[in-house]
Amino acid sequence: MAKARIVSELAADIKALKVQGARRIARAALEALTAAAQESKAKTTSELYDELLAAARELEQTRPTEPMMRNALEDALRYTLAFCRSHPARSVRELSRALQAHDQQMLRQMDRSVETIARYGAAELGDGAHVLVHCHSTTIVAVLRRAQEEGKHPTVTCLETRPLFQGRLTARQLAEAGIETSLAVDSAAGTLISKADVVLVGADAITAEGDLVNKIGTHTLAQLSFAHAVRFLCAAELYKYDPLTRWGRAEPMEERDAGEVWGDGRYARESRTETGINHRSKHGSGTKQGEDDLPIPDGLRVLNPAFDRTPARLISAYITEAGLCPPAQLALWAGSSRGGGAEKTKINR
Ligand code: RUB
Repeated sequence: MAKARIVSELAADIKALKVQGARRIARAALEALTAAAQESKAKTTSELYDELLAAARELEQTRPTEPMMRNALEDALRYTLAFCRSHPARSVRELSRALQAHDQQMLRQMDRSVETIARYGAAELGDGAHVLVHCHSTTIVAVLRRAQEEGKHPTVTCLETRPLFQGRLTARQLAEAGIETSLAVDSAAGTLISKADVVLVGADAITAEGDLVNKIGTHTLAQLSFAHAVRFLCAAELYKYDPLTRWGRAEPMEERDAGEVWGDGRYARESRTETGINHRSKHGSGTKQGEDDLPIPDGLRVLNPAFDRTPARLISAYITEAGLCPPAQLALWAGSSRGGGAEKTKINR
């Protein structure tokens, strides 16, 4: 079976976090699937389906805590399978074109959802609200930009987000949008929380219980918000709901390489990628030789959980494209907006 180069390249980029954040990953995966279909040399539509199934599996395995990518790929596969079954006489080319149209429609829907979330999210921020944010989320950036456009002039503090410093990307984008922005280390959260009117985070996954899975540190921030009676909001598309948790499956939690913690954070040095994210090379210019450059000492186990799980009771609301959603309702709302569990069957030939 032919393997699409574009899929393997994207898989490597996602693993290396050159493409990061749930929405970007889901969108890129969908685009790669469309491109793989266009480049395919498959002779029959069922052969093409098998190739796409393998491509989807390769992409899904890159980051286990990304149901938005899984949902998007599964919807595209379900569409492909339905097309194969209902149009047995159509050609590979026709299927590939139909899939492209389907995927583009999904991407447009994702764009519309974020615009709507930005509108609903901005409505939750008072004039001059002080917002504390964590990690990098295209969705929270959209909310804050929208609030700025509406003349609400939020003041935002971004937590740096160890170990890979995605908070710096958020800080850069907000500052470029003319928003009054500060950057602080993660451990300053306990000091900064008392100045915040609202804490705003994104989501990688939302479980059947309404719990939020997001960048490591989110749970601590939610606990702090609760203790200080600060509103804790999560801006997320319903597509981030993981339908597999409905059957009691625990959301898998990605554990990343220890070198990210002990060694250099990839966002720690200035050098731009095509996505605007900073890179840091292992011994890049200006890197001081020090503890970071030494190997991890024998006997030391360095932990690097990428995500944590915030219980629904600590979340004031999810800001979704369907409106402001109480955590306990999210699975219901998401279930009615999409089909749920995926069908990944092989075609019987
Ligand atoms: C990114 C992260 C973001 C969510 C939401 O983690 O936790 O908060 O993915 O982002 P990582 P978006 O950098 O490890 O991918 O709102 O853009 O989907």
